[in-house]
Amino acid sequence: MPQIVVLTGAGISAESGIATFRDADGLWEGHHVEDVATPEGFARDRATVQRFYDERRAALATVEPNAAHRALAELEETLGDALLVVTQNIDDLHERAGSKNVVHMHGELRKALCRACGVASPWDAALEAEPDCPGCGVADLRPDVVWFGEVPYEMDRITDALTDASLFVSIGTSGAVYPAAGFVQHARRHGAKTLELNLEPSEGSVFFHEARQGKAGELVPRWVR
Ligand code: BV8
Repeated sequence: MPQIVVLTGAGISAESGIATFRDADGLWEGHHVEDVATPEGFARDRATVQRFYDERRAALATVEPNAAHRALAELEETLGDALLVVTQNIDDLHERAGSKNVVHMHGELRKALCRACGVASPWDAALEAEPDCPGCGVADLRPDVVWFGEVPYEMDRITDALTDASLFVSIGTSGAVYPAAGFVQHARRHGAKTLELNLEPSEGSVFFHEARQGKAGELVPRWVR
């Protein structure tokens, strides 16, 4: 069971050039959250939602992991399974930096979910060309992303890891979205030391034993080494 659980949010990818949720004042690329990150929004206007995610997927291909992602991958080389990264982000920058023990609790931009059979598939050129589910052949794919009102992925695994962790570190998240925002309290209640690394104090800073402000690209390598 991992001894260190690291939670990451949009702030860890900011220096790679990916817009955070807060910086856009709650607007993602000109869209209201409820229009593009809810099942109701998808039911109302599927094309707009698909375009919103297509644009973010295209942007992802033009950016690289930064020093913070790389520092966490280096830490995993040393600690192995003793480190678990739980990310709220749907980008693949942790994996591209070399991290393997990563849980995408809000899903992944580069995956499609079939609404007919529930199978998730890589969102690649083949799927772009032929948008039928590789599993059941039905053409009813959606982004494999957890929207507001939907249940995050792997909550049991995450909760168990938080219960057993001796250290919980939160990096680049505003602490505005649950259940991720409540992880620090769960970890602390079960005896973990808690550390926040963020550009500014988050909504949950008060729950951490220690909070350091700064850019993830500077704070995380310093913390890891
Ligand atoms: C659920 C995928 C039930 C989509 C996302 C009232 C009270 C409590 C909860 C609720 C409530 N009403 C509704 C809810 C539930 C709701 C919720 O929390 N709403 C909020 C708005 C109140 N949550 C849900 O619906 C969740 N599901 O609750 O199901 C359940 C729960 C448990 C168990 C079983 C059932 C599902 C929420 C998932 C939504 N999907 N993403 C997509 O990406 O398109 S959320 C999305 O927004 C992100 O994934 C992330 O979670 C969130 C944005 O947060 P951050 O990552 O923190 O980003 P943000 O921009 O806010 O902050 C960036 C931070 O970085 C800032 O602090 C900034 O200062 C810092 N920063 C910037 N640059 C840097 C930096 N730090 C360091 N270095 C830098 N360079």
